[in-house]
Amino acid sequence: MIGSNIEKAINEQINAELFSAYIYKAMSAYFASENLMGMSRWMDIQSQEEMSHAMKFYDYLVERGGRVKLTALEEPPFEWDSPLSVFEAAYEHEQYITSRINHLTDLAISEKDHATNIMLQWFVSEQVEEEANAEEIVNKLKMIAESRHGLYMVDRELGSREAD
Ligand code: OFO
Repeated sequence: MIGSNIEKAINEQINAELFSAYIYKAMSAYFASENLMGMSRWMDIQSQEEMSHAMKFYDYLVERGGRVKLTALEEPPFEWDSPLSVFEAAYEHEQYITSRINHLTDLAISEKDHATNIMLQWFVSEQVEEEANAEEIVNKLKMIAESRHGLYMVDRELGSREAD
């Protein structure tokens, strides 16, 4: 049986991961509207990945005898100024998710919930990758600045992303 503090925190994290899926889907739609179909695909795959993160927490809570409580999702943004501003927002969002995972890990340690702590180690590593991926794209988009050709090349590159 899982402790009520951890149960509540995992339910909040399920909401945060579902919101991540939602925000990336909104970003995918924005890119599609800008005819940047490679970036749209990249965000779509990212959204699917976030859904799988939410389900990892969901399945874990069920396995531990906890009760999943789904709650309302915040409305994601609709417009961005540029592809760079989208990926900057994604990078900032991932830093926020990292801080949430760290707090959750701190809680598991303070509650002496070793199983939850072990489960969270996967997310601790995953967040290193999530931040690095977003930051790398931010840096590329900064490098190409206003170049339409550069944007075309980055869009093409991101369109080659495969789902895990
Ligand atoms: Fe679930 O890692 Fe991104 O948000």
